[in-house]
Amino acid sequence: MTAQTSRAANDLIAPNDLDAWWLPFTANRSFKQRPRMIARAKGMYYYTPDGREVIDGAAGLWCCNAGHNRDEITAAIQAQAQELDYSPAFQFGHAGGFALASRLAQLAPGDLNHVFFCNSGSEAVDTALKVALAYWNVKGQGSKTRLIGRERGYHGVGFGGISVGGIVKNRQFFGSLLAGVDHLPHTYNRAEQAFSRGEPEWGAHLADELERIVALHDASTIAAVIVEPMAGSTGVLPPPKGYLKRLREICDKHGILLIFDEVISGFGRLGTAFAAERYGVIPDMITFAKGVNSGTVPMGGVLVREGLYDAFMNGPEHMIELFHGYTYSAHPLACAAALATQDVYRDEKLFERAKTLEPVWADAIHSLKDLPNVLDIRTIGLVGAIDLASRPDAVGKRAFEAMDRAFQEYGLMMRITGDTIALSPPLIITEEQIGEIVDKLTKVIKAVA
Ligand code: PXG
Repeated sequence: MTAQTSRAANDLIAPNDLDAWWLPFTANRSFKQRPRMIARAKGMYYYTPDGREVIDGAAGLWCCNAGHNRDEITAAIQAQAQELDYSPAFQFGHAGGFALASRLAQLAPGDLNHVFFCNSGSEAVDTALKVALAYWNVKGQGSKTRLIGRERGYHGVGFGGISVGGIVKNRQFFGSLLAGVDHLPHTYNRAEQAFSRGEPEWGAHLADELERIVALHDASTIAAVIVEPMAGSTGVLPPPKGYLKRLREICDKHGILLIFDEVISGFGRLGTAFAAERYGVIPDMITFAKGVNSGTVPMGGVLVREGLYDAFMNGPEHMIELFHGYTYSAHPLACAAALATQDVYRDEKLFERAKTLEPVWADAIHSLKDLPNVLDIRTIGLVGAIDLASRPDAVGKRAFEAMDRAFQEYGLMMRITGDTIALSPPLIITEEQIGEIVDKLTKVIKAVA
């Protein structure tokens, strides 16, 4: 080995220089003083470069639903890389893309029968918003251009996504965003909903705010409403009972498209393939990413209803119907990984598993109720959130310390937003491992009291 190659090999284990990588959504300076490094993963666990085991309470970033480094998925990616590394999706196709699209169309409820592939949740959201706008154009209703999001919504980081999104910090630094966007109110009210399991009883009436927005702008100017069925990144806000049905009814009444952003709630997180199924509500489009291939290769996409797709299939047959797409749409490696992942979900009945475990998980997480500084706990499917009281004059510091110490000292990975701890373990988790997470969390919450 030359000095240079041995340095490169060593760098993969313990890099000498942490300066160059600007980490996303990260406190870079504090990370670089006290890095949280991950070297490998298997099943429910991450391992640090020095071999410490860390239980994954977050499925990576809500994506590794089948658990880590599954042999079946790894083998599929390897085989695909040897057979067909890349294939253009503009004017050409490959079997994996078609097989996966059919598979996802079967999995989705109703007539959500067509799939547009992209590479992330952010791209999926921007794609869905563009399809909505283009749809009204091809239908001859080009005045329908307004997009309606919701306060506290997270729809990725593209300009479309942050415009319809409702997370203040993700918007305030980035200029004037898309014009012609309005927002529904968020659905959280601690006084009415504290410590609820699953869907809170209170709050369905908040969907009626859409009527107010329609009255203000007129339906003839509104293209689509986009919501996360369960708001994830903002700190886990399950939809109030009946809320999504009401939203669907109001959209139908006024001829407005409804988009469910299922980047987090898709692929079993709430005990069904998609949240749309859990709630018995069929949106016009579903965005997905993350769990589609258990986070192994970047992939996202949009499931589109029959009528929407059909509206585009007009005009001369040599003409492109939608001027949109990505170099890596339906990348062969991502498709192979997704097909293998869908097999794992089916064979191991992981969505049903999430449903069966939901009450066990809820009991376990709600048992943390009386720990110091706990203000609220919410659970739904295999998701949980714990709101901690902020340290005086230092919003976010208590949860930041909790996240750091959980990883460094207690062997637990979790997510935080503000002073909320968010949990979303791989769906392969056992009852014993739920216990492990709760034991570790108990220690961490006490440690940051
Ligand atoms: N929509 C939703 C509902 C999401 O949750 C995106 C879109 C964007 O996906 P991409 O693939 O562009 O990141 C997301 C992503 C967290 C966390 O801990 C959540 C996400 C990403 C990273 C961290 O809350 N959600």
